Amino acid sequence: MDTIAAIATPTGQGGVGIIRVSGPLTDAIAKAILGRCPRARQAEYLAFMDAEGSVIDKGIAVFFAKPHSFTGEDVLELHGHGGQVVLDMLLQQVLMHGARLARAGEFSERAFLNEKIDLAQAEAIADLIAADSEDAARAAMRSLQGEFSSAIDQLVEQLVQLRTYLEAALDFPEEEIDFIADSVVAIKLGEIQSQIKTVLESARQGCLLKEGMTVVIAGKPNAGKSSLLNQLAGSDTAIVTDIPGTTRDVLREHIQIDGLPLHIIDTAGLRHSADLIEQEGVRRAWREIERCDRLLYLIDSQTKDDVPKELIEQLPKSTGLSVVFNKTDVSGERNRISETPERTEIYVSAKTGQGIDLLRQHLKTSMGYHQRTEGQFIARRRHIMAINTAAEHLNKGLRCYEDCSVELLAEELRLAQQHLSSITGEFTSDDLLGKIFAEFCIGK
Ligand SMILES: Nc1nc2c(ncn2[C@@H]2O[C@H](COP(=O)(O)OP(=O)(O)O)[C@@H](O)[C@H]2O)c(=O)[nH]1
Ligand SMILES: [Mg+2]
Repeated sequence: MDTIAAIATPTGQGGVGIIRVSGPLTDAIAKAILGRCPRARQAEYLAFMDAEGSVIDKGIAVFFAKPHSFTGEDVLELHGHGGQVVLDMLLQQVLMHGARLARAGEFSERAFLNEKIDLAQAEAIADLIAADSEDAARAAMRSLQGEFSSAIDQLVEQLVQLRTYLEAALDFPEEEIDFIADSVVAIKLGEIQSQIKTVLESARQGCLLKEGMTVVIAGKPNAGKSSLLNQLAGSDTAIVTDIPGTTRDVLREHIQIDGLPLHIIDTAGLRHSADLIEQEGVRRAWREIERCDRLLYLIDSQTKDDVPKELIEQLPKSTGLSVVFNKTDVSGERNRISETPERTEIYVSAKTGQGIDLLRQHLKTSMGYHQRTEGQFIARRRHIMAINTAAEHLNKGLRCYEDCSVELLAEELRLAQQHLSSITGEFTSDDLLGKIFAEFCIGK
Protein backbone atom coordinates (compact mmCIF):
# COMPACT_ATOMS: atom_id res chain seq x y z
CA MET A 1 0.00 0.00 0.00
CA ASP A 2 1.32 3.42 -0.82
CA THR A 3 0.73 6.50 1.25
CA ILE A 4 -1.88 8.96 0.05
CA ALA A 5 -2.45 12.62 0.84
CA ALA A 6 -4.95 15.33 -0.04
CA ILE A 7 -6.31 18.66 1.06
CA ALA A 8 -9.53 17.61 2.80
CA THR A 9 -11.15 21.03 3.06
CA PRO A 10 -12.81 22.75 0.09
CA THR A 11 -10.76 25.05 -2.11
CA GLY A 12 -10.90 28.73 -1.37
CA GLN A 13 -10.14 30.75 1.73
CA GLY A 14 -11.21 29.62 5.17
CA GLY A 15 -10.22 29.84 8.80
CA VAL A 16 -8.83 26.33 8.80
CA GLY A 17 -7.53 24.05 6.07
CA ILE A 18 -6.85 20.38 6.63
CA ILE A 19 -4.39 18.04 4.96
CA ARG A 20 -4.94 14.37 5.43
CA VAL A 21 -2.30 11.65 5.06
CA SER A 22 -2.88 7.89 5.24
CA GLY A 23 -0.58 4.91 4.80
CA PRO A 24 2.68 3.33 5.97
CA LEU A 25 4.86 6.45 5.43
CA THR A 26 2.66 8.61 7.65
CA ASP A 27 4.92 8.30 10.65
CA ALA A 28 8.03 9.27 8.65
CA ILE A 29 6.21 12.19 7.04
CA ALA A 30 5.12 13.44 10.46
CA LYS A 31 8.71 13.29 11.70
CA ALA A 32 10.00 15.15 8.65
CA ILE A 33 7.45 17.96 8.80
CA LEU A 34 6.77 18.25 12.52
CA GLY A 35 10.13 17.13 13.90
CA ARG A 36 8.43 14.23 15.64
CA CYS A 37 5.32 12.11 15.38
CA PRO A 38 2.59 13.47 17.69
CA ARG A 39 1.23 11.18 20.40
CA ALA A 40 -1.66 9.17 18.96
CA ARG A 41 -5.07 10.82 19.24
CA GLN A 42 -3.77 13.91 20.98
CA ALA A 43 -4.03 17.31 19.38
CA GLU A 44 -0.67 19.05 19.41
CA TYR A 45 0.14 22.58 18.39
CA LEU A 46 3.25 22.36 16.22
CA ALA A 47 5.19 24.12 13.48
CA PHE A 48 4.84 22.67 9.97
CA MET A 49 8.27 22.87 8.39
CA ASP A 50 9.72 22.49 4.92
CA ALA A 51 12.87 20.48 4.12
CA GLU A 52 15.13 23.45 4.98
CA GLY A 53 13.52 23.76 8.39
CA SER A 54 11.73 27.03 7.75
CA VAL A 55 8.18 27.25 9.06
CA ILE A 56 5.40 27.08 6.43
CA ASP A 57 2.56 27.33 8.91
CA LYS A 58 1.72 26.50 12.50
CA GLY A 59 -1.30 24.51 13.53
CA ILE A 60 -2.79 21.44 15.11
CA ALA A 61 -1.46 18.02 14.20
CA VAL A 62 -3.33 14.84 15.07
CA PHE A 63 -1.94 11.36 14.55
CA PHE A 64 -4.09 8.22 14.52
CA ALA A 65 -2.15 4.96 14.81
CA LYS A 66 -3.50 2.01 12.81
CA PRO A 67 -5.96 0.37 13.06
CA HIS A 68 -7.71 3.03 15.13
CA SER A 69 -8.27 5.53 12.34
CA PHE A 70 -10.83 6.28 9.66
CA THR A 71 -8.95 4.31 7.01
CA GLY A 72 -7.59 1.66 9.36
CA GLU A 73 -4.05 2.80 8.46
CA ASP A 74 -1.77 5.32 10.17
CA VAL A 75 -3.38 8.70 9.56
CA LEU A 76 -2.05 12.21 10.08
CA GLU A 77 -4.14 15.35 9.95
CA LEU A 78 -2.53 18.75 9.70
CA HIS A 79 -4.93 21.56 10.56
CA GLY A 80 -3.36 24.74 9.26
CA HIS A 81 -4.68 28.03 7.95
CA GLY A 82 -7.19 27.74 5.15
CA GLY A 83 -5.37 29.51 2.33
CA GLN A 84 -4.85 27.89 -1.06
CA VAL A 85 -1.15 28.74 -1.37
CA VAL A 86 -0.14 27.80 2.15
CA LEU A 87 -2.04 24.50 1.90
CA ASP A 88 -0.46 23.74 -1.48
CA MET A 89 3.01 24.43 -0.03
CA LEU A 90 2.32 22.06 2.84
CA LEU A 91 0.90 19.40 0.52
CA GLN A 92 4.03 19.66 -1.64
CA GLN A 93 6.13 18.83 1.43
CA VAL A 94 3.99 15.80 2.22
CA LEU A 95 4.33 14.58 -1.38
CA MET A 96 8.05 15.24 -1.38
CA HIS A 97 8.42 12.89 1.56
CA GLY A 98 6.89 10.01 -0.38
CA ALA A 99 3.12 10.32 -0.36
CA ARG A 100 1.13 10.57 -3.58
CA LEU A 101 -2.04 12.53 -4.29
CA ALA A 102 -5.16 10.63 -3.27
CA ARG A 103 -7.81 9.90 -5.87
CA ALA A 104 -11.41 10.98 -5.22
CA GLY A 105 -12.89 8.84 -2.48
CA GLU A 106 -9.66 6.95 -1.84
CA PHE A 107 -9.68 7.46 1.92
CA SER A 108 -13.20 6.04 2.11
CA GLU A 109 -12.21 3.23 -0.24
CA ARG A 110 -9.40 2.26 2.12
CA ALA A 111 -11.78 2.43 5.07
CA PHE A 112 -14.01 0.01 3.16
CA LEU A 113 -11.17 -2.31 2.12
CA ASN A 114 -9.89 -2.39 5.71
CA GLU A 115 -13.42 -3.19 6.89
CA LYS A 116 -13.84 -0.07 8.97
CA ILE A 117 -17.13 0.59 7.17
CA ASP A 118 -19.19 -1.35 4.66
CA LEU A 119 -20.12 -0.15 1.20
CA ALA A 120 -23.55 1.23 2.14
CA GLN A 121 -21.91 3.22 4.91
CA ALA A 122 -19.24 4.53 2.56
CA GLU A 123 -21.97 5.68 0.18
CA ALA A 124 -23.75 7.30 3.12
CA ILE A 125 -20.67 9.46 3.74
CA ALA A 126 -20.90 10.84 0.21
CA ASP A 127 -24.66 11.25 0.61
CA LEU A 128 -24.25 13.10 3.91
CA ILE A 129 -21.82 15.51 2.31
CA ALA A 130 -24.12 16.00 -0.68
CA ALA A 131 -27.35 16.19 1.36
CA ASP A 132 -29.39 19.22 0.37
CA SER A 133 -32.06 19.02 3.04
CA GLU A 134 -32.11 18.36 6.74
CA ASP A 135 -34.15 15.18 6.29
CA ALA A 136 -31.66 13.84 3.75
CA ALA A 137 -28.75 14.65 6.05
CA ARG A 138 -30.38 12.89 8.99
CA ALA A 139 -31.23 9.86 6.88
CA ALA A 140 -27.67 9.72 5.56
CA MET A 141 -26.36 9.82 9.11
CA ARG A 142 -28.57 6.90 10.07
CA SER A 143 -27.21 4.90 7.14
CA LEU A 144 -23.69 5.91 8.09
CA GLN A 145 -24.28 4.65 11.60
CA GLY A 146 -25.17 1.32 10.07
CA GLU A 147 -28.97 1.17 10.40
CA PHE A 148 -29.50 0.31 6.74
CA SER A 149 -26.61 -2.17 6.73
CA SER A 150 -27.88 -3.95 9.80
CA ALA A 151 -31.35 -4.31 8.27
CA ILE A 152 -29.69 -5.91 5.23
CA ASP A 153 -27.39 -8.04 7.39
CA GLN A 154 -30.37 -9.38 9.32
CA LEU A 155 -32.00 -10.46 6.07
CA VAL A 156 -28.80 -12.10 4.89
CA GLU A 157 -28.45 -13.88 8.22
CA GLN A 158 -31.93 -15.37 7.91
CA LEU A 159 -31.25 -16.51 4.37
CA VAL A 160 -28.06 -18.17 5.54
CA GLN A 161 -29.96 -20.01 8.27
CA LEU A 162 -32.60 -21.23 5.86
CA ARG A 163 -29.97 -22.33 3.34
CA THR A 164 -28.07 -24.21 6.00
CA TYR A 165 -31.25 -26.00 7.00
CA LEU A 166 -32.03 -26.93 3.39
CA GLU A 167 -28.53 -27.99 2.52
CA ALA A 168 -28.16 -30.18 5.57
CA ALA A 169 -31.33 -31.92 4.54
CA LEU A 170 -30.13 -32.28 0.94
CA ASP A 171 -26.84 -33.76 2.11
CA PHE A 172 -28.55 -36.43 4.15
CA PRO A 173 -31.31 -37.70 1.90
CA GLU A 174 -31.62 -40.86 4.01
CA GLU A 175 -33.13 -38.72 6.76
CA GLU A 176 -35.97 -38.02 4.33
CA ILE A 177 -37.36 -34.77 5.54
CA ASP A 178 -40.65 -34.19 3.84
CA PHE A 179 -40.18 -30.55 2.91
CA ILE A 180 -43.73 -29.88 1.97
CA ALA A 181 -45.16 -31.40 5.11
CA ASP A 182 -42.42 -29.64 7.04
CA SER A 183 -43.88 -26.16 7.40
CA VAL A 184 -40.65 -24.62 8.76
CA VAL A 185 -39.44 -23.73 5.27
CA ALA A 186 -42.68 -22.12 4.17
CA ILE A 187 -43.00 -20.09 7.35
CA LYS A 188 -39.39 -18.91 7.18
CA LEU A 189 -39.73 -17.94 3.52
CA GLY A 190 -42.85 -15.96 4.30
CA GLU A 191 -41.10 -14.13 7.12
CA ILE A 192 -38.14 -13.20 4.99
CA GLN A 193 -40.41 -11.99 2.19
CA SER A 194 -42.33 -9.70 4.48
CA GLN A 195 -39.13 -8.29 5.96
CA ILE A 196 -37.76 -7.61 2.50
CA LYS A 197 -40.92 -5.64 1.77
CA THR A 198 -40.41 -3.49 4.84
CA VAL A 199 -36.77 -2.80 4.03
CA LEU A 200 -37.64 -2.04 0.41
CA GLU A 201 -40.26 0.49 1.46
CA SER A 202 -37.81 2.29 3.74
CA ALA A 203 -35.15 2.23 1.05
CA ARG A 204 -37.60 3.71 -1.48
CA GLN A 205 -38.34 6.57 0.89
CA GLY A 206 -34.64 7.11 1.45
CA CYS A 207 -33.99 7.12 -2.27
CA LEU A 208 -36.69 9.74 -2.78
CA LEU A 209 -35.02 11.90 -0.14
CA LYS A 210 -31.75 11.61 -1.97
CA GLU A 211 -32.69 11.70 -5.61
CA GLY A 212 -36.14 13.24 -5.60
CA MET A 213 -38.64 13.11 -8.41
CA THR A 214 -38.53 14.61 -11.87
CA VAL A 215 -41.65 16.46 -12.93
CA VAL A 216 -42.20 17.77 -16.43
CA ILE A 217 -44.66 20.54 -17.18
CA ALA A 218 -46.14 20.15 -20.64
CA GLY A 219 -49.10 21.54 -22.53
CA LYS A 220 -50.11 23.79 -25.38
CA PRO A 221 -48.36 27.10 -25.95
CA ASN A 222 -49.66 29.84 -23.62
CA ALA A 223 -51.25 27.40 -21.16
CA GLY A 224 -49.06 28.99 -18.49
CA LYS A 225 -46.30 26.40 -18.15
CA SER A 226 -43.50 28.87 -17.60
CA SER A 227 -45.66 30.81 -15.15
CA LEU A 228 -46.23 27.59 -13.22
CA LEU A 229 -42.50 26.82 -13.11
CA ASN A 230 -41.82 30.31 -11.77
CA GLN A 231 -44.59 30.00 -9.22
CA LEU A 232 -43.31 26.64 -7.93
CA ALA A 233 -39.71 27.82 -7.88
CA GLY A 234 -40.59 31.17 -6.36
CA SER A 235 -38.40 32.95 -8.91
CA ASP A 236 -38.49 34.38 -12.40
CA THR A 237 -36.54 31.59 -14.04
CA ALA A 238 -38.57 31.33 -17.21
CA ILE A 239 -39.57 34.10 -19.56
CA VAL A 240 -43.34 34.59 -19.54
CA THR A 241 -45.07 36.41 -22.39
CA ASP A 242 -48.40 36.15 -24.13
CA ILE A 243 -46.62 35.22 -27.35
CA PRO A 244 -47.12 31.49 -28.04
CA GLY A 245 -43.83 29.65 -28.52
CA THR A 246 -41.80 31.78 -26.08
CA THR A 247 -40.17 28.82 -24.39
CA ARG A 248 -38.14 26.88 -26.91
CA ASP A 249 -35.54 25.25 -24.73
CA VAL A 250 -35.87 22.98 -21.73
CA LEU A 251 -35.66 24.85 -18.41
CA ARG A 252 -34.85 23.16 -15.14
CA GLU A 253 -35.42 24.20 -11.55
CA HIS A 254 -34.49 22.32 -8.45
CA ILE A 255 -36.95 22.93 -5.64
CA GLN A 256 -37.88 21.35 -2.34
CA ILE A 257 -41.28 20.64 -0.90
CA ASP A 258 -40.89 20.16 2.84
CA GLY A 259 -37.33 19.00 2.33
CA LEU A 260 -38.18 16.67 -0.53
CA PRO A 261 -36.14 17.33 -3.67
CA LEU A 262 -38.03 17.92 -6.88
CA HIS A 263 -36.61 18.58 -10.35
CA ILE A 264 -39.09 20.64 -12.30
CA ILE A 265 -38.73 20.93 -16.04
CA ASP A 266 -40.50 23.50 -18.19
CA THR A 267 -40.80 22.64 -21.86
CA ALA A 268 -41.77 24.19 -25.14
CA GLY A 269 -45.50 24.10 -25.85
CA LEU A 270 -46.50 21.00 -27.79
CA ARG A 271 -47.64 22.08 -31.24
CA HIS A 272 -46.64 21.76 -34.86
CA SER A 273 -44.51 24.69 -35.80
CA ALA A 274 -42.70 25.83 -38.92
CA ASP A 275 -40.00 27.44 -36.77
CA LEU A 276 -36.93 25.20 -36.73
CA ILE A 277 -35.86 26.23 -33.25
CA GLU A 278 -39.32 25.64 -31.88
CA GLN A 279 -39.45 22.24 -33.60
CA GLU A 280 -36.26 21.27 -31.82
CA GLY A 281 -37.77 22.57 -28.56
CA VAL A 282 -40.83 20.36 -29.04
CA ARG A 283 -38.59 17.39 -29.80
CA ARG A 284 -36.70 18.02 -26.55
CA ALA A 285 -39.96 18.38 -24.67
CA TRP A 286 -40.94 14.88 -25.81
CA ARG A 287 -37.61 13.51 -24.71
CA GLU A 288 -38.14 14.90 -21.20
CA ILE A 289 -41.70 13.61 -21.09
CA GLU A 290 -40.52 10.12 -21.91
CA ARG A 291 -38.15 9.92 -18.98
CA CYS A 292 -39.81 11.85 -16.16
CA ASP A 293 -41.45 10.40 -13.05
CA ARG A 294 -44.57 12.53 -13.34
CA LEU A 295 -46.10 14.67 -16.04
CA LEU A 296 -48.10 17.78 -15.22
CA TYR A 297 -50.25 18.45 -18.25
CA LEU A 298 -51.34 22.06 -18.15
CA ILE A 299 -54.61 23.25 -19.70
CA ASP A 300 -56.05 26.74 -19.86
CA SER A 301 -59.29 26.31 -17.90
CA GLN A 302 -61.01 28.87 -20.14
CA THR A 303 -60.83 26.35 -22.99
CA LYS A 304 -62.48 22.98 -23.52
CA ASP A 305 -59.12 21.34 -24.18
CA ASP A 306 -58.09 18.02 -22.77
CA VAL A 307 -54.98 15.85 -22.69
CA PRO A 308 -54.23 14.72 -26.27
CA LYS A 309 -54.76 11.01 -26.86
CA GLU A 310 -51.35 10.60 -28.49
CA LEU A 311 -49.73 11.87 -25.31
CA ILE A 312 -51.53 9.36 -23.12
CA GLU A 313 -50.59 6.61 -25.55
CA GLN A 314 -46.93 7.54 -25.62
CA LEU A 315 -46.56 8.00 -21.87
CA PRO A 316 -44.57 5.19 -20.27
CA LYS A 317 -46.70 3.14 -17.85
CA SER A 318 -44.56 4.03 -14.87
CA THR A 319 -45.04 7.76 -15.42
CA GLY A 320 -47.76 9.43 -13.37
CA LEU A 321 -50.06 11.95 -15.03
CA SER A 322 -51.71 14.90 -13.32
CA VAL A 323 -53.87 17.36 -15.19
CA VAL A 324 -53.60 20.95 -14.07
CA PHE A 325 -56.27 23.43 -15.13
CA ASN A 326 -54.75 26.89 -15.05
CA LYS A 327 -55.95 30.48 -15.06
CA THR A 328 -58.80 29.98 -12.59
CA ASP A 329 -58.49 33.69 -11.80
CA VAL A 330 -60.06 34.46 -15.18
CA SER A 331 -62.14 31.34 -15.82
CA GLY A 332 -63.81 31.60 -12.43
CA GLU A 333 -63.30 27.88 -11.69
CA ARG A 334 -62.94 27.05 -8.00
CA ASN A 335 -59.36 26.15 -6.98
CA ARG A 336 -59.59 22.51 -6.02
CA ILE A 337 -58.21 19.03 -6.42
CA SER A 338 -60.36 16.17 -7.62
CA GLU A 339 -59.42 12.55 -7.95
CA THR A 340 -61.09 10.42 -10.58
CA PRO A 341 -60.23 6.77 -11.11
CA GLU A 342 -58.15 7.69 -14.17
CA ARG A 343 -56.38 10.81 -13.03
CA THR A 344 -55.98 13.70 -10.63
CA GLU A 345 -57.23 17.12 -11.68
CA ILE A 346 -56.05 20.27 -9.99
CA TYR A 347 -57.38 23.77 -10.58
CA VAL A 348 -54.92 26.59 -10.00
CA SER A 349 -53.85 30.02 -11.04
CA ALA A 350 -50.17 30.10 -11.88
CA LYS A 351 -50.37 33.86 -12.01
CA THR A 352 -51.88 34.57 -8.58
CA GLY A 353 -50.61 31.42 -6.87
CA GLN A 354 -54.07 30.26 -5.83
CA GLY A 355 -54.36 26.49 -5.61
CA ILE A 356 -50.59 26.04 -5.85
CA ASP A 357 -50.46 24.67 -2.30
CA LEU A 358 -52.86 21.92 -3.37
CA LEU A 359 -50.52 21.11 -6.23
CA ARG A 360 -47.48 21.03 -3.92
CA GLN A 361 -49.30 18.72 -1.54
CA HIS A 362 -50.33 16.52 -4.43
CA LEU A 363 -46.77 16.27 -5.76
CA LYS A 364 -45.56 15.23 -2.34
CA THR A 365 -48.15 12.51 -1.86
CA SER A 366 -47.79 11.29 -5.44
CA MET A 367 -44.14 10.60 -4.69
CA GLY A 368 -45.38 8.14 -2.10
CA TYR A 369 -43.56 10.06 0.57
CA HIS A 370 -44.66 9.67 4.17
CA GLN A 371 -43.31 12.22 6.55
CA ARG A 372 -41.57 10.04 9.05
CA THR A 373 -38.71 11.53 10.90
CA GLU A 374 -37.57 8.37 12.64
CA GLY A 375 -36.00 5.28 11.18
CA GLN A 376 -35.46 6.51 7.67
CA PHE A 377 -32.16 5.80 6.05
CA ILE A 378 -30.67 7.09 2.86
CA ALA A 379 -30.61 4.66 -0.04
CA ARG A 380 -29.63 4.69 -3.67
CA ARG A 381 -31.21 3.28 -6.80
CA ARG A 382 -28.50 0.63 -6.77
CA HIS A 383 -29.76 -0.59 -3.38
CA ILE A 384 -33.37 -0.66 -4.48
CA MET A 385 -32.50 -2.67 -7.57
CA ALA A 386 -30.55 -5.16 -5.46
CA ILE A 387 -33.40 -5.58 -2.96
CA ASN A 388 -35.90 -5.96 -5.79
CA THR A 389 -33.80 -8.63 -7.48
CA ALA A 390 -33.40 -10.48 -4.19
CA ALA A 391 -37.18 -10.38 -3.71
CA GLU A 392 -37.68 -11.81 -7.22
CA HIS A 393 -35.36 -14.72 -6.44
CA LEU A 394 -37.31 -15.40 -3.28
CA ASN A 395 -40.58 -15.45 -5.22
CA LYS A 396 -39.06 -17.84 -7.74
CA GLY A 397 -37.74 -19.91 -4.86
CA LEU A 398 -41.18 -20.16 -3.37
CA ARG A 399 -42.55 -21.49 -6.66
CA CYS A 400 -39.73 -24.06 -6.85
CA TYR A 401 -40.59 -25.09 -3.33
CA GLU A 402 -44.24 -25.52 -4.27
CA ASP A 403 -43.06 -27.68 -7.17
CA CYS A 404 -41.10 -29.75 -4.65
CA SER A 405 -37.67 -28.91 -6.10
CA VAL A 406 -35.64 -28.15 -3.05
CA GLU A 407 -32.36 -27.90 -4.99
CA LEU A 408 -33.75 -25.07 -7.09
CA LEU A 409 -35.10 -23.35 -4.00
CA ALA A 410 -31.63 -23.53 -2.43
CA GLU A 411 -30.13 -21.98 -5.56
CA GLU A 412 -32.64 -19.10 -5.59
CA LEU A 413 -31.90 -18.44 -1.94
CA ARG A 414 -28.20 -18.31 -2.72
CA LEU A 415 -28.80 -15.74 -5.47
CA ALA A 416 -31.07 -13.66 -3.24
CA GLN A 417 -28.36 -13.61 -0.61
CA GLN A 418 -25.74 -12.57 -3.13
CA HIS A 419 -27.78 -9.59 -4.32
CA LEU A 420 -28.47 -8.41 -0.80
CA SER A 421 -24.79 -8.74 0.07
CA SER A 422 -23.84 -6.52 -2.85
CA ILE A 423 -25.44 -3.63 -0.95
CA THR A 424 -22.93 -3.82 1.86
CA GLY A 425 -20.16 -4.70 -0.57
CA GLU A 426 -19.53 -8.35 0.14
CA PHE A 427 -20.12 -9.44 -3.45
CA THR A 428 -19.40 -6.36 -5.44
CA SER A 429 -17.35 -6.15 -8.60
CA ASP A 430 -14.23 -3.99 -8.68
CA ASP A 431 -15.74 -2.02 -11.56
CA LEU A 432 -18.71 -1.03 -9.48
CA LEU A 433 -16.53 -0.20 -6.49
CA GLY A 434 -14.40 2.01 -8.70
CA LYS A 435 -17.48 3.82 -9.98
CA ILE A 436 -18.93 4.35 -6.53
CA PHE A 437 -15.78 5.81 -5.01
CA ALA A 438 -14.96 7.93 -8.05
CA GLU A 439 -18.09 10.00 -7.32
CA PHE A 440 -16.67 11.07 -3.97
CA CYS A 441 -14.82 14.30 -3.44
CA ILE A 442 -11.05 14.45 -3.08
CA GLY A 443 -9.85 14.09 0.48
CA LYS A 444 -12.81 11.95 1.55
N1 LIG B 1 -54.80 35.40 -15.90
C1 LIG B 1 -53.84 34.50 -15.92
N2 LIG B 1 -52.90 34.53 -16.86
C2 LIG B 1 -51.93 33.61 -16.85
C3 LIG B 1 -51.88 32.57 -15.87
N3 LIG B 1 -50.82 31.79 -16.13
C4 LIG B 1 -50.20 32.32 -17.22
N4 LIG B 1 -50.87 33.42 -17.66
C5 LIG B 1 -50.54 34.25 -18.81
O1 LIG B 1 -50.56 33.44 -19.98
C6 LIG B 1 -49.54 33.86 -20.90
C7 LIG B 1 -48.65 32.69 -21.22
O2 LIG B 1 -47.96 32.29 -20.06
P1 LIG B 1 -46.65 31.40 -20.10
O3 LIG B 1 -46.34 31.03 -18.70
O4 LIG B 1 -45.59 32.07 -20.90
O5 LIG B 1 -47.22 30.15 -20.89
P2 LIG B 1 -46.43 28.96 -21.61
O6 LIG B 1 -46.35 29.29 -23.04
O7 LIG B 1 -47.29 27.75 -21.38
O8 LIG B 1 -45.09 28.84 -20.97
C8 LIG B 1 -48.81 35.00 -20.20
O9 LIG B 1 -49.33 36.23 -20.67
C9 LIG B 1 -49.15 34.79 -18.73
O10 LIG B 1 -49.09 35.99 -18.00
C10 LIG B 1 -52.92 32.56 -14.87
O11 LIG B 1 -52.98 31.71 -13.98
N5 LIG B 1 -53.87 33.54 -14.96
MG1 LIG C 1 -43.25 28.88 -21.73
